[in-house]
Amino acid sequence: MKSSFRWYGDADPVTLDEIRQIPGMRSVVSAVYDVKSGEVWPEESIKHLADECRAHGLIFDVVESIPVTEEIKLGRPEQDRHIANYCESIRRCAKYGVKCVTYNFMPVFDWTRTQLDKPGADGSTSLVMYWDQMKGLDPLKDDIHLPGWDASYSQDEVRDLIRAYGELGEEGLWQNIACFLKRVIPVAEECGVVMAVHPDDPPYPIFGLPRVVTCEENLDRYLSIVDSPANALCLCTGSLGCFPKNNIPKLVRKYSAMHRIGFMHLRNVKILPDTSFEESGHLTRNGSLDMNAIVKALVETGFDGWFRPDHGRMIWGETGKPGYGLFDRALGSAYLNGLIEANGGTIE
Ligand SMILES: [Mn+2]
Repeated sequence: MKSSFRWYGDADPVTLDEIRQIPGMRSVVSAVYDVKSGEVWPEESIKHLADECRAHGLIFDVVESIPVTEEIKLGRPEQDRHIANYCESIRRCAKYGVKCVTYNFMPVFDWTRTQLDKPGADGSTSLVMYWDQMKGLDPLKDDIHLPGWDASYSQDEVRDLIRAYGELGEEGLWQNIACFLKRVIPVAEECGVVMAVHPDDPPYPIFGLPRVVTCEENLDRYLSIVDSPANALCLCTGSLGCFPKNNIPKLVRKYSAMHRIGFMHLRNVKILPDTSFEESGHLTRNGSLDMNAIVKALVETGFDGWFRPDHGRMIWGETGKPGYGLFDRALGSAYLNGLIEANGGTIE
């Protein structure tokens, strides 16, 4: 399988020089960040990313993410134009060597956490989601500023979106997913790109917003809408894993055997008794997931796609983007390498 690392481009405090020194590192996972979502990615920006990675001995072949706009998810009038632009961005990425495009279908917000710097017993800090800190919040009444939420929306815009999704409901969202996949997947097939959908994080409704990329039944439904190897999963163990009913090693084994995993996000998560959760260190013992069973499932099913250590804690005094420091993710990468090698797998 192919080792990769997420990089936020020239503005990232983590440098490509540092990333290339992580043992076994091959690919850079990145995106064009200076374009309004819904618009086509400029070729020069994609080429710049590819050139820079190559100059540092790395390959830019995984995109995370091309954002799916609220217009697409809600089926609003701009849906058609935004999907056409999305397809064109895929074509342009493919032209510069991209083989896998990650995206998600989460309404309004991406991941939800209540604190990004919760100190652990060992002095490291990590991202957490505590129900205690969510209790009583009503986004239709209160002004809410949860960390990581898109600050470009005003509170009124957030309320409008939440109401619109309430009216759309889960089945409406499924219809808009189908509309997206039926146009995007044939383009991806044509250009040799695998589309990898990231599960909802956490995989259950928040504030009544419909969330459907959440569990085995729904993943099956998602993949069957367009039954093509180009319609695949970015199986994020930490996201799916914070819902205790999701048996992660089992899901990994099943979808990898079906050749429907394009990209693996490998991290542990600690589920607390009230289903709150904390992002823990990668080691099995630190969280609720059996990381070795997950890697074993990948090796035994011959997974040859990309994997990356997902969010790390902040350790050794590092500052930067919460979850995306160098040190703990590099430790995660080295740990995963060890598990892969010990299970008889190969790191390309
Ligand atoms: Mn993830």
